[in-house]
Amino acid sequence: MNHCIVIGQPNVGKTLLSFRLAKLCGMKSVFVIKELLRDVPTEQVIIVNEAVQTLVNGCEHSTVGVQTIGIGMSQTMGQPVVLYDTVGLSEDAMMNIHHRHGMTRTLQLFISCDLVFHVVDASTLHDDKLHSIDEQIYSLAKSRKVPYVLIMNKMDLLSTKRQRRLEGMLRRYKAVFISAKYDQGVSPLKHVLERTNMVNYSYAAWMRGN
Ligand SMILES: Nc1nc2c(ncn2[C@@H]2O[C@H](COP(=O)(O)OP(=O)(O)OP(=O)(O)O)[C@@H](O)[C@H]2O)c(=O)[nH]1
Ligand SMILES: [Mg+2]
Repeated sequence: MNHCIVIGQPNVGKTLLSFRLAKLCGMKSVFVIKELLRDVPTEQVIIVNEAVQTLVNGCEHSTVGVQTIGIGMSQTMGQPVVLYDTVGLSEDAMMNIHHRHGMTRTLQLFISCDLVFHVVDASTLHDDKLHSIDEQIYSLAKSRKVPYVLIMNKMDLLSTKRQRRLEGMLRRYKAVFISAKYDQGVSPLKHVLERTNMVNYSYAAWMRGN
């Protein structure tokens, strides 16, 4: 089983990207486990197209507990994948206990996952540099030496000139630009998921002596 975390600040498009990836992996419906403080986790089958449409339409959908999305095994995957759609990391002191618990859980998963998809809202970058929360996510992923992709989402909101400028500024991060809303640039991320999965699968088989 391969564990991929989708992490970032609130409202950057983590949930929409998670369902876009599930769809690209051929899933029509997914098994989702939702965690909320002190509650027994709830299990739900979600129709992927419906979830995508709801999120594209911009309906209010703040993720307050980690959602574990199961992606079944396919020919290209080699082994099942678990996507963690996480709670937006924020320094907002006013957030409620559910959100704080969700952030703690997100950090627990971050230090044990096999692959990090770090999502940033490209349309809200100030001073042409990453927010300190994003710098911290980047540094922690690098120190863990875990496969990592910096994803600049909402590129549909950028002018071509602005995107070129950001691409230059973020060169050292090897950032990829996508629009989860318009399904642009997402399929290379599916290939990263597949590749990481295959590498880990082969390594596990080698460890078992197969
Ligand atoms: N323009 C544009 N809007 C997007 C894009 N991706 C997501 N959104 C919008 O951004 C909002 C938040 O999307 P979510 O997927 O819920 O974001 P999130 O990071 O999961 O948010 P939290 O769970 O609150 O942390 C929704 O209104 C989406 O429609 C994009 O590529 N372009
Ligand atoms: Mg969300």
